[in-house]
Amino acid sequence: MPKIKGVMILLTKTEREIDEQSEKFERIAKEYDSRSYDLLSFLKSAEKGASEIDFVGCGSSYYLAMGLSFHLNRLSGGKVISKFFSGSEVAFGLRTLPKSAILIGISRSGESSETILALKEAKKQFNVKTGAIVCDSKSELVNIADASATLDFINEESVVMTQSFTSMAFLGTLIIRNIFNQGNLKNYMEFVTKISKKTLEDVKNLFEKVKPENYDHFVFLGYDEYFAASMEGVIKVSETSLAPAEAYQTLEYRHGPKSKVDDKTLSIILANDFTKPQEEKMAKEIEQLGGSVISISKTSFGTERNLVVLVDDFSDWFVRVIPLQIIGVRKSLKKGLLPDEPKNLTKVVKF
Ligand code: F1P
Repeated sequence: MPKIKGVMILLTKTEREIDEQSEKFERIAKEYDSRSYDLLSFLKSAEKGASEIDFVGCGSSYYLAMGLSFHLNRLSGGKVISKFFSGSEVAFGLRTLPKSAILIGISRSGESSETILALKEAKKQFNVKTGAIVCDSKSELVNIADASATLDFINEESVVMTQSFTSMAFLGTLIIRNIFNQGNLKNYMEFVTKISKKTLEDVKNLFEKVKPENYDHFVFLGYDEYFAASMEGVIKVSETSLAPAEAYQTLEYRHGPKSKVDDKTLSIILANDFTKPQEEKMAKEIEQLGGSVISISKTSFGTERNLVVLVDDFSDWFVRVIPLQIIGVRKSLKKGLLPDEPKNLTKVVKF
């Protein structure tokens, strides 16, 4: 974060919690076996008879549920499908679930009323099995779920979810990759810890040049898990800086929303292997309209502003949220706001 005459300015809670993410990932990797055991063994035994493994959450935890659901569909090879829901969709009867479904609640607090009611209603109406991934092992969601995975050492003081989002996403992604035997789990753990450290460093260097806080309109573009990451970016920028932020599938941006591009627009494109050439064309269209683009991709992109990561296979999806978190905080501080206590927001929404 910015220094004044060599003296590190006092960090906000949100900045500190963003900076701590790679060390939290190291601890998750170290304690994975014990922390995943209950939920993993429950899912391994239940998965054989399950037609679908679905995820449900609210706010940031809804976009976390979205990302995990996309990743499970990608790795299960069609053996099991996955859907994602906001708490209210299931809590108030908008959705039905087959009896053979497993519904996993995602929640930092484990106390969001809509998510709790969603699991209760799903059990009552459809007799489904339930799981939970939470940061508080003593929460109501853990009490009602059949099995849980908890991260009690994640204790955010900021209302804004940053390390709780990426830590629960990392744990959930590990469990999914574990169930579907996707690659060497140990290598993946080391890889995530390494790229998150690199991303935190590279982003700070790039942002000292690009100064995202000088823009007034933020557009995050990507597909599937990277779309979920983009939507989380919208929430982060919106709640911390109150600045306009939007997210779309990358090429959807040219079908209308790009009409708002001007020289105060900063777009971040979270590219993937399938669509990268087309996403590079989209970047050029935005630049021709006066907007600025930063791309996050495995190999350098058509724009000179490029955060190079090591994969485009979506397995780094939650790590790509980190640059978007930092944009929100930098813009918030530039506007003289306090990112730790977003306007109108509370840490837990209960009714
Ligand atoms: C869900 C949530 C947060 C949001 C705010 C209000 O909380 O919507 O995503 O940042 O804190 O609550 P949880 O269910 O993940 O605890």
